[in-house]
Amino acid sequence: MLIGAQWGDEGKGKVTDLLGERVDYVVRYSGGNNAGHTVVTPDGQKYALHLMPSGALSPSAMIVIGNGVVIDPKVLLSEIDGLTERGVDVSRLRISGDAHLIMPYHRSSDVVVERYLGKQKIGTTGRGIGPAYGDKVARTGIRVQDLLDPGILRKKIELVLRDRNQVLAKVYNRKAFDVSAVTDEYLAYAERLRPYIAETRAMLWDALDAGKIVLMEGAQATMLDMDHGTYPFVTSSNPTAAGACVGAGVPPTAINQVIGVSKAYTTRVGSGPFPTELHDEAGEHLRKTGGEYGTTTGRPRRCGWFDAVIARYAVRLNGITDLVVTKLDILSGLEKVPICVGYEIDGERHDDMPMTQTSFHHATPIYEYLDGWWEDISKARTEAELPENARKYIARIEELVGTRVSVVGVGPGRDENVIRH
Ligand code: 2SA
Ligand code: GDP
Ligand code: MG
Repeated sequence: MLIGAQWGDEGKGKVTDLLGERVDYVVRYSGGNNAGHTVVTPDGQKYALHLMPSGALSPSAMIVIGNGVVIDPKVLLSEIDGLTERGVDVSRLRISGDAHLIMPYHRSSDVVVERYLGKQKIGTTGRGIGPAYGDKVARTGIRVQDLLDPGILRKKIELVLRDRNQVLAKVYNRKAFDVSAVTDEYLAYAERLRPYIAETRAMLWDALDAGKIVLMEGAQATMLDMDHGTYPFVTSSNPTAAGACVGAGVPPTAINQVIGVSKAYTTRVGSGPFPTELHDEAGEHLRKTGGEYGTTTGRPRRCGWFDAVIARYAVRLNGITDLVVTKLDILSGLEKVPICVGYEIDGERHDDMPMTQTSFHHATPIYEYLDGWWEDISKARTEAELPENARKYIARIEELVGTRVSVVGVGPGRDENVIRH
């Protein structure tokens, strides 16, 4: 299993792609097309994947979208078409019939509610994620399997629009959605999606029974988890390790490795607390050098130093067995490299995440300053090829977070890594 250890965009797409050659199945289990996973293949081609598992670029892997994902069929079909045009065979895709669909009224609600919240907004991607999961929990969601039964599909859309249209019109002054138009639009998607719809749970059980290697690919990240993240500034799913079992229907006993991915610094998009955020030229430097702009929305990402408190939290919460630290190359050329080792909150030192959100909002980082390095490290492939201070930086992270750093990313390409273990 592979998960994000920070607030997303740690480079999960690249790491999934790296592992893709060694695995038989790559499975998405949470989130939707809010995700933006970048993969740069060895021939230098860049792909931005949203709903499609990043294993799509490894021709031998089956790719699965599990029941825990929310699917915008229009986006999925355009990704299928885009990849097919670029010569990628997507006939290996299977979609769970139990996955929920993002409907046009979800996208609309997401955008208008954010506008209504004003300064209190979450900073969502506007893709309809929260409202789609909201309907799932309220038991008014539309599932992929409903596409296969036009009568049921129409009935369910009719039911949900009965009150949704009222809210959109009366509270938010938006025009009502037409039941027939929405049903017809989705029935057209149904025709194209039909070949991919499958009982993915049993498929994965069979694969596991046969000794196949299944990689659960996390989207978003630990600190965006609905239960364990910085609520309400989170996404509406469980991207953490435990979410994989629910979101794909695999038993916890089947999980034997949890790979956490973390940047060598920290970024966040959207609102919410972020103790090590930089508001000065150092933050601007990280954003520019690291190309820190949203893969889905293009929004500038907030940037800050590595935070060992949240990394340790992620390690313990997810049971991370191996940490991949990406983008170490971006830290070359700094006199000193700060690492946040704890927080000061209202005059008290905290080595771990505080209990309340208010305290987390008040957290001031306590930094340790490590010596920097100047060399371009993008050609390094072994630990010995890294400058001594870069090695010390990684060793200190390892010590602070309490798990081994197995891979260090030194560039966006599939092979641009230092393999340590
Ligand atoms: P949503 O749309 O309801 O899931 O938004 C809720 C919060 O979750 C954050 N979120 C993300 N954070 C980082 N990366 C994400 N994917 C894209 C990327 C983001 C983009 O890869 O760059 O392009 O802007 C992602 N998706 C959701 C979001 O910022 C809210 O804080
Ligand atoms: P994800 O959402 O976790 O898959 O991450 P994104 O794709 O949204 O953002 C990570 C960005 O960092 C992408 O542009 C990657 O190509 C890039 N990237 C990943 N690993 C490295 C690395 O080690 N070094 C550099 N310079 N870029 C990297
Ligand atoms: Mg991303």
